[in-house]
This record gives sequence, C-alpha cells and structure tokens, in this order.
Amino acid sequence: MSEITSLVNKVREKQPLVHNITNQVVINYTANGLYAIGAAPVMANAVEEAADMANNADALLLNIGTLTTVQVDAMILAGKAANQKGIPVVFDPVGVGATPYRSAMAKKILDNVQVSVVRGNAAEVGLLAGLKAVMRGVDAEAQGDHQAVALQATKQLGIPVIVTGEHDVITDGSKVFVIENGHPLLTKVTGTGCLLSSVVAAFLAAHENVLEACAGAVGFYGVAAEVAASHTSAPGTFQVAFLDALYHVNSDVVTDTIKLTERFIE
Ligand code: ATP
Ligand code: TZP
Ligand code: MG
Ligand code: MG
Repeated sequence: MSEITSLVNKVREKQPLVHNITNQVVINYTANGLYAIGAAPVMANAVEEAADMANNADALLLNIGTLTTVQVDAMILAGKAANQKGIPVVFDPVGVGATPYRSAMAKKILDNVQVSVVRGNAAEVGLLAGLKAVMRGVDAEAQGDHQAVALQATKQLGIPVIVTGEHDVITDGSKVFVIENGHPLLTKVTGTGCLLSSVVAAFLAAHENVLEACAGAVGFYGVAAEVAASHTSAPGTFQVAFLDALYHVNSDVVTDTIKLTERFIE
C-alpha cells in the first residue's frame, strides 16, 4: 500500500517520455496533464515517424477517440516498435461499440500489438470483450457490476484491465484493486478519462509491477480530483484546478486520502 501511494515520486524522478497517439479532442489537455504530474508528453501520428518516436519513448498510449485508417496504421507501427523495445503500451478504446468501424479497428490494434493494459469505462471494456453494453457516442450508459465486467474482460482479452467510473476496478484476473476516489466533475470535462490513460502509461514506465502501477496512477488521479473539487464547483474552473492538483498532490496526500481495497481471486 505505501509503495502504491508513493509511486508518483517515482514518476517525478524518472520524468518518463510518453508517446501519445490520441484523439483530436484531448491532445492539449493530455500534454498539459502529463507535464503537471512530472512526466513528458510527445504526440506523433505520422506513419513515417510513429515507430521511431515510440522507440525514443518510455511508454506508449494508443487512443481511438477520433481514429482514422491512417492513424490506426501509425498505432500498429508504434505498438510493434514499443513491443520490440519492451516499453509499456496502454490502450484506451474510446467509444468502441458505438460504430462497427470503431470495433473493427480496436480488434485490429489488439490483434497486432501486445497491450500492457486496457483502460476504459465499463461499457467500452465490456464491449471490447464481447459483453453487451450501450455506448452513446463516447460516453457509457450506466453499467451494472464494474467488477464483474472487469473480471470477464481480463479473462477474455488476456490483458489486465482498468474499468473506471464512479468507482474504479483494476484487475489481471488473480488480483483486484478497487478505488473509490474521484469526483463527478471529472465527467463534466472532456478528456479526463483519456488523460488518465496517459497517466497510467507514465506510471507503468516508472514501476514494473503492472497492477501496482495502475492502482498508483488511478488512486493518485482520484485524489487529485478531490483536491481540485475542494477549490471549485463548476467544470471550467475545475479543468484548471485539476491540472494544478495533478502538479501539487504529493504521496502524503495520496496516503491520507486514498480509498483502496485489494483482494485475491481464488
Ligand atoms: P466516460 O466517457 O464514460 O466519461 P471516460 O473514459 O471519460 O468515460 P471515466 O470513467 O469518466 O472515463 O473516468 C475518468 C476519471 O473519472 C476516473 O478517474 C474515474 O474514477 C473518475 N470518475 C468518473 N465518474 C465518476 C463519478 N461519478 N464519481 C467520481 N469519479 C468519477
Ligand atoms: N469525442 C471523440 S473522442 C472524445 C470525444 C468527446 C473525448 C473523450 O474523452 P473522455 O476522456 O473519454 O471523456
Ligand atoms: Mg469522460
Ligand atoms: Mg474515455
């Protein structure tokens, strides 16, 4: 537990370079969020340089929020280079299931790239694993049991998963972390899920144990949201306050505020 809550220190020491191939909506907020936590962002989409950029990076983030066929090619080139180099790859299946194209491209990426962890809302992660769920654009309709979705998905995909929402579930099928931090204002600012996926990539670059790195990232992020929400109550100022909290929150605040439970699956 103390190790998980102090992982932000390792990120700030290492200052990992995270290569993001992400959607057009969140590029700027993602770059600022990564700077705020002490990591370094780079965005590079061109097929001509995707592999070279991944080869220079400490982690790779693939996000299909505004995907195009050319961008998927770039993701696969970058993903293969990341796999070759042995750096972590986070996959954010934004809006998967909303259209057949999105689902087909998500499958193509997973078939071609060894992903370290998938991070999405319950509908996205469930749909990726073949479960029934409803997407409304990029937002999930309310889902039932996040833990059941996460366990089923990790089994089906053979990859650790993070299912986020009002509470967050992180599992590889043998261990489950549940985190009950965060704030509803996160759902009123676009890109907070996407930024979280990039933050997870930064934590994975700084800490080898995948589940611990994911729990460290998600716990830190939820605590930062609570700190930000203590200064403001509306989305515009929250968006800025959250970046400030990502910059200021330290491991002591995380240790004092995190609501994390852990259990093993038999
Ligand atoms: P969606 O498109 O459904 O909003 P997303 O990809 O934006 O999904 P979220 O599930 O919203 O991702 O998760 C982003 C962050 O917001 C996570 O840290 C999560 O814990 C937090 N979060 C989401 N909903 C709530 C809520 N109702 N209360 C507290 N925290 C929340
Ligand atoms: N449309 C395509 S991608 C995107 C929107 C609104 C951003 C989604 O961001 P998040 O973090 O999943 O809410
Ligand atoms: Mg969201
Ligand atoms: Mg999302």
